[in-house]
Amino acid sequence: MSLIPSRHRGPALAPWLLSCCLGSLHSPSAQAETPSPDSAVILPPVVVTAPLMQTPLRTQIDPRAAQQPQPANDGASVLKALPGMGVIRKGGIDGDPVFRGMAASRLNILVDGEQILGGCGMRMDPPTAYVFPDAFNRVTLIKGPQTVRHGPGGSAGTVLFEREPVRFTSPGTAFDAAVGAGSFGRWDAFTDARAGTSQAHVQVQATQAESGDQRDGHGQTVHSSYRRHSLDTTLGWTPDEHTRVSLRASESRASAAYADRSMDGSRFDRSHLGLSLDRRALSPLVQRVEAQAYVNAVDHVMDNFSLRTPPANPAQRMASNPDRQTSGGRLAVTLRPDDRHLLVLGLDQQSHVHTVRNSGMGGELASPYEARPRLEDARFDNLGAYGELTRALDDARRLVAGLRHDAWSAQDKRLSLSSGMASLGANPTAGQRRSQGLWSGFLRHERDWGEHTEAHIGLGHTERAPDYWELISKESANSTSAFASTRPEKTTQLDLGMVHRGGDWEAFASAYLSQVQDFILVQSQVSKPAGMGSRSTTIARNVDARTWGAEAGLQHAFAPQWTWRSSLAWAHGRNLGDGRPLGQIPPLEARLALGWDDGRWSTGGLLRLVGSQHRYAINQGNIVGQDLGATGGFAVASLHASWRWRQTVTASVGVDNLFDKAYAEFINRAGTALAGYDTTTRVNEPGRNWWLKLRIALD
Ligand SMILES: [Cu+2]
Repeated sequence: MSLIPSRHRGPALAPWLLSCCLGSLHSPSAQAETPSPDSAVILPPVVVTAPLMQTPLRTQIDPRAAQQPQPANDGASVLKALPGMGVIRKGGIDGDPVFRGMAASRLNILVDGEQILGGCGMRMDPPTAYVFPDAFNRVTLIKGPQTVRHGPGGSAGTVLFEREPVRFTSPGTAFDAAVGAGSFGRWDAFTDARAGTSQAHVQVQATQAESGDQRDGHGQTVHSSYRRHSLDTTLGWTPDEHTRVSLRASESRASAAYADRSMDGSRFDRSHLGLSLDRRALSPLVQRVEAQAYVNAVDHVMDNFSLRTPPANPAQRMASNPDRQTSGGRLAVTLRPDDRHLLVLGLDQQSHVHTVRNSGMGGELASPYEARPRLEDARFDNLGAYGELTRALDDARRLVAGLRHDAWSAQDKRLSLSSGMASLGANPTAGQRRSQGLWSGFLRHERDWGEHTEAHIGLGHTERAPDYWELISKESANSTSAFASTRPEKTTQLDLGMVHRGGDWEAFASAYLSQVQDFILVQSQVSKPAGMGSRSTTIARNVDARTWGAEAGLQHAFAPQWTWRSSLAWAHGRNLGDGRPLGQIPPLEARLALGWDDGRWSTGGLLRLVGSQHRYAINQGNIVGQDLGATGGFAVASLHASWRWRQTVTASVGVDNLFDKAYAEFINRAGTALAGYDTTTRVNEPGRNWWLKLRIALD
């Protein structure tokens, strides 16, 4: 009996499997082992269209691969290819990823194992706004509350943006680069250069991206331009093949136009420093020790004049500068008490300090934000401890269980409150502190059915503390502050998953049923009395909710060189407290892709079909977006072609939205009135656009 599934048995595969059980699909020494150019390799498609799940729990994609439709240069856009994943569009970039209708803190996003959160109280910057996809080698989605190892919350799922660890077996260099161009002034480039010996190495990754305003299918310009660049420098020390110490410094800069609001993001700066230690194979019992510490600073500026026509009255030029400092660390030990058990024990900690400063009286010209003091408005701390145990029942069956406890606390540092330019007076929860113990856990049964099929069933529970946007950025129904009244959200979810890989067929299916107690619902356009009249505001309140749905996919190599791929995602949500549909639940979506590939040349097409959505709850949703009403269905066709030379060079070209369809996604933001632009009900998706990408990998 062993933890290793029977069909994967064998000394050559064992490290892969062990690391798979440990939650990482890569071999620790894979880097710099260049495969023989003539070896028979089953090549993945050059252009990703309808990705499949690799295991019943996980889906992985290569963020550097060309994707159709071509994603924008941030993390959310790359995730949108995954079945069940959507993006709440705000402009050209920085949309919020939504999985199964669940956004923001319900989807844990980890970057290099770190939880980074944005600074903007208006949610301009989800964590994925600080992700430059080309700097990463792997994006993993873990569906459902089926892990406790990646921080608190994450009731809908967990997304990991990860880099391949570098280690050279002998002195050498390696180099990856790509350039891309496209319609609307799109331009992308990245370089990833590595040099070192078996003992030490240096890695420098630089990315650059920009786009002008996109045009929708009606030919109308959408206020959506952006510019972004990043630089990551990593120093690594690898005294032996089992030990790795990495020191990484990252800097990124970005700005983006927003089509859905009265301000643009003129600055999204991030500075980061992280130190990590990874030691494997310490003893037969101690398989791995990981330690990590990091500091992360997000400095964001939004204004109504630098990226759009400024207000005619100079006194109305406004800027706001929210800022978040995060520090954190984690420690994890993987133990293998015997051949049948694998136990991961861990601790993680994070602290967030949020500050803000705004233009003063008379606007940015009279009283610039730069001259005003940063005022701390909130502070959050979280300390978590967990254990995750895998037990092999026999060669084909495993039980995995996890338990986690978080000690969470938050402080409201605001002395007074305001809504837009209007003062709401003293903060009724000024100086208050909340502390809460939160439990999470899951139990999962995994089973291999023969050589080609894996399945699991799991039950998970997560208690999620309200985040900054649910406590500080919103009011409650009865108070101008939601700080004291918003209760933690408790999700209990049943997850099923299956993958099959055999011969010419590959298939997956996953399904879930979720009961959420105290779901934190955000409701906009709530009328509250103000003086003699009334004012409109956005509140957070708790309701009970239930969601269920499924994703499925099928891939068939039906003839030599021909493959047919498809995926389907369906979600359904019910607000039990109000007796109506739950807001921000996406409609049924299907992807049908046909591809031809002879190993060097390939071509294919994608048809994305999205159903209508008549189940909605006007003005209800999450911290990012609320329902705007029903949408009709649409179909979008896209074509691509590519050429590859060994594993060194790939070139791909594509046209997305071939028929220039004018459409908008159901989960969306409303378009705002902007001088020089047409006002749309929702922020529209891009019309027909061309792109090309050339990628070089020299190992
Ligand atoms: Cu902002």
